[in-house]
Amino acid sequence: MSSYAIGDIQGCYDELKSLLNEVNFQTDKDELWICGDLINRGPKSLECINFLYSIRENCHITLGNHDLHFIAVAKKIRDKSNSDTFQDILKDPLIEKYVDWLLNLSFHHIDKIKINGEVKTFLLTHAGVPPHWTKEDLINNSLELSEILKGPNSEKLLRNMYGDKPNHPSEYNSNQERLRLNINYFTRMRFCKKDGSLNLKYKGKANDAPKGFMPWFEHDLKIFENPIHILFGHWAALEGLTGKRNVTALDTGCVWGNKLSALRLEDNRIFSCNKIN
Ligand SMILES: [Mn+2]
Repeated sequence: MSSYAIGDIQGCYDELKSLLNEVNFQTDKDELWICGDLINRGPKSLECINFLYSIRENCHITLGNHDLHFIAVAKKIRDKSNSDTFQDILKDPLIEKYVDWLLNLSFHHIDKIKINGEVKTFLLTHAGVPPHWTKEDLINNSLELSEILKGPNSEKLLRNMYGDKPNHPSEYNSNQERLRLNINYFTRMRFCKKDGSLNLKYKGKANDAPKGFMPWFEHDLKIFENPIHILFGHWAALEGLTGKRNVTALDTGCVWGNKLSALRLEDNRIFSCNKIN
């Protein structure tokens, strides 16, 4: 059995199929850890979601900002923007099935994998882990968001998730603002301060940090109190590089013309497929 962690797919269906073909992915024994942003911006969102749904038993998937935005559009909470490319799913007769499935995905996945007799813990989220969160904070905040997303206040959460503020835990004035900040940590974070203050405007390279900010993974992360390997996507400009042995950037910008990548967790080997179309 092998476990493959895969970066932002964003409708790059041909590349996903090619990558799975290259690693000889077997549904009877292999599993995929997929960091989210399954759809949008790329050419084949419907094919992607249909295929991933069909192999859902093999997948651990965390929600990305594009997945949440799609849910909000599908539920008519938010208008589709000109750059959204998921109109094929919006018109599909199975849309309700896909939306229900997405609503039940998690904001994190954590598990232990036995490698050469040693047990190693891996954690997957879409954007990363803010410096001030312990493992318990992360799990509690993730489970809280999932419960709401699946429950009667789902639409309220989706309606209120948009926005860059508050950008610090000390600045929220309501529960909805606290939840928005946590969604931004899980799905949109790149640069922040050690205390968790976010700067969501900059999307550039790690060494291009706005004054006073650093990439989240360059801080002393509280979650590293115990050994853990963090897997995340969302940040194509990193081109897969963090400079950290135990923090892996999975988004290698396939939708922007670069490549789709998979990390085999058992031996740290990276597989890639260049953009096809
Ligand atoms: Mn993203």
